[in-house]
Amino acid sequence: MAMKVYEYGPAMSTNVARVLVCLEEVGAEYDVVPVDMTTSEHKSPAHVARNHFGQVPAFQDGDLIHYGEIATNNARSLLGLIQYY
Ligand SMILES: N[C@@H](CCC(=O)N[C@@H](CS)C(=O)NCC(=O)O)C(=O)O
Repeated sequence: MAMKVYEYGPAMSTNVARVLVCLEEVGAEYDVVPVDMTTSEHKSPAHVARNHFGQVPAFQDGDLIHYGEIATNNARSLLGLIQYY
């Protein structure tokens, strides 16, 4: 069964786009869940529960939520994501 990954954040964000490119590259099934930064939704309690820095992106694979420098901004981590899938 295909893994479903939720990508929280506006796709125009380069930090979000970096993750989306990798998900596309591995052909992962995922949904983009928009976070409206113009209304500071990224600082809302609901989003801070996903990303404790109050930033985008955060991506969710089942119960596991990834966020922050190591998960999304590090080539080795993204390569790990690719290999996982
Ligand atoms: N290195 C971080 C950078 C994330 C980041 O800077 N995200 C920006 C949008 S591209 C953000 O959420 N800015 C709003 C803020 O910092 O309050 C990561 O990859 O998660």
